[in-house]
Amino acid sequence: MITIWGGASSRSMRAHWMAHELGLDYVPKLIGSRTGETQTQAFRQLNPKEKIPVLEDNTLVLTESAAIVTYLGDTYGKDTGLVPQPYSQLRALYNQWNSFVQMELDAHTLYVLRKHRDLSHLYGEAPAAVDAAIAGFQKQITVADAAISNTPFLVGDQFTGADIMLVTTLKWAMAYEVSLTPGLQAYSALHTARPAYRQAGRLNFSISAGA
Ligand SMILES: N[C@@H](CCC(=O)N[C@@H](CS)C(=O)NCC(=O)O)C(=O)O
Repeated sequence: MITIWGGASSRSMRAHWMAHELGLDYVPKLIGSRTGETQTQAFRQLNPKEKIPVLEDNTLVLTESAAIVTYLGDTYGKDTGLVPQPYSQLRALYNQWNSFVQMELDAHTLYVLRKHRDLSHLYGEAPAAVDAAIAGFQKQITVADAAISNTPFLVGDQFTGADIMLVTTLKWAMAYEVSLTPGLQAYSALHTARPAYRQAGRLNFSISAGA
């Protein structure tokens, strides 16, 4: 049995989106961040980091959105190409883009806005850090913009989990009113029209995060 914990966030959306791309039958446990639901004793036993998303697949407990997306594709979509085959050059490029999105567009940049703008009552005001994070995002995103200028895929010639990582992050940037080029907006619109995105989004965003 597969369970995916988490909702309302871009990171949890990544896990639900891949599960829907694969047509998996799974149990969604829609708990939100900042609601106290990640701090219950039961949830902390599952993830002592107190964070979503979390995947349970029988005895496996897996955290980190990119790891979950990749595990699901590897395990349940071997022939779909949604995650390139291990030990291939495409897989190396897939890994590169996933690391890039997580570090350069998420942790170092948008998450700084989340902490020091949305949640400044908890993490403190840091206007200089917020400005630097927006500038850093704008600089790094030019690389992704160039990568999708010829084909609307980050890796090879088809949609993969790396596109799930990037599109969910672009949607997050849009929600924060960070400007994006027409190319990135068109790329995002193309992939958010996928039925799996729509289905996963209805689920993931049926709850709200706390403040
Ligand atoms: N690197 C992790 C980040 C996970 C993360 O920070 N999740 C946030 C929500 S987006 C969370 O669970 N926060 C818990 C809380 O603040 O209560 C991933 O990509 O999965």
